[in-house]
Amino acid sequence: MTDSKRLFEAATRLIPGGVNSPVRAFRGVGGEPFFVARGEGARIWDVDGRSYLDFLGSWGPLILGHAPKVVVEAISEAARRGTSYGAPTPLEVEMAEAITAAYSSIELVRLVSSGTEAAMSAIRVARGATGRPLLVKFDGCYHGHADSLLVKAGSGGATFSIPDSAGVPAPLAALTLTAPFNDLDAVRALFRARGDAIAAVIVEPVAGNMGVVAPLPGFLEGLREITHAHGALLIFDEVITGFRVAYGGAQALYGVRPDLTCLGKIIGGGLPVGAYGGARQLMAQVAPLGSVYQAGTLSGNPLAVAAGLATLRELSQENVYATLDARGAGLERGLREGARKASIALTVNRVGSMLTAFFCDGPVTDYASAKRADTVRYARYFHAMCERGVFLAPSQFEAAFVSLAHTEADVELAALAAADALASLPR
Ligand code: KE4
Repeated sequence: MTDSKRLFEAATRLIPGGVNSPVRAFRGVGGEPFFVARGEGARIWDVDGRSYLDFLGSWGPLILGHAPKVVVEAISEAARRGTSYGAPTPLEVEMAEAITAAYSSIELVRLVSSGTEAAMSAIRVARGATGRPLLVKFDGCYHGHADSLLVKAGSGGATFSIPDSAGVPAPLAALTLTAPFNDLDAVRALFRARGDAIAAVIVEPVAGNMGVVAPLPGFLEGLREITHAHGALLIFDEVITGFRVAYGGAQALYGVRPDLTCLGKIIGGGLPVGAYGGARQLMAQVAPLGSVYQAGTLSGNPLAVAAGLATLRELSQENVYATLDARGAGLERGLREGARKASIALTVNRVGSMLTAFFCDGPVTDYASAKRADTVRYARYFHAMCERGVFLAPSQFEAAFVSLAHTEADVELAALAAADALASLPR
């Protein structure tokens, strides 16, 4: 019995599904998860000594790779002074300066401890600011596990949603409307029907949670126009894309200015940090300034903020995003070439250093087209890549991430492994 198997058996006796977040249980690809012993640079090692080139990167935060020296030193140095105070610290001011300097749409920003908290708080600000109850989200987009966000499209043409999780009361789910990603006509229809009650539209400006799906030309601009026209707010959930697709996030890349922005993942450098922010007059509603309440024992935690700041300092260097894009392009080329040689239908969607290989013919522009992907074939590919020492997301509907720790040789090695894995798949 491997150590991973022994640990998984122990874990399943004590933790739901043996994991502290569902997707880690490999339910999307079958088999049992390996347990990680350590990570360094572009690699992780499991408890049985096997090493993997890691393209999951902890679901996005590890844009510098594992245990980067600057981050480990920043955490250690902060920890020697103490781990938490429940009182303001200088580093929180520095993080607020870094975020507001990088995102001109953010004049006031509040740190929290997860992307879920960031999204749920931004939604509360939007509802507080507009006095309206309804929210619009997109099928296939994920914004954390707050009740209002665990919904799916209602039956037929209904404009209301139904719960997508037990424990979410139907009346609460009905306050969230859904539309297909990249479908402005569907959004216009929702606003024609319920526009005067819609507080906000929340969107991943580049979707990562249905697999990577980029906004079609004009989609984000259209959301900006529609929300302006109806007095609703536009929330960009940049928990993945923030500091990933550009230092200024997707709003810099596509030149569309949201009213509120959610951040997370990278700004914690692998430790728990989320953030939400926007224009001063909007965020001035947040307690203790205003009447929208939000709080957190460990918000702005000094170790997490130190890790995040060390990460952002590296990302602010010259040519970082050109390097990330080149590495992403190299992996994309390798995947396309491997699929061509193996005569396998593969659609690769990529924005910079985040990408997904969908096992279907293209194009994949929304959740309905993403769901055409052959998840059985993806599962076989996932395990074939693990056997070849490459760790990907254990779900077809997630992203692979390339970090600054991945060298050209690492990308070449992954591309060769992919070509071999694709060729090994049953026809
Ligand atoms: P967290 O609460 O997991 O820190 O963030 C929620 C969240 C919000 N917004 C976006 C765009 C996100 O992608 C996420 C979380 N992403 C998932 C996977 N794509 C985290 C992995 C997990 O759930 O274990």
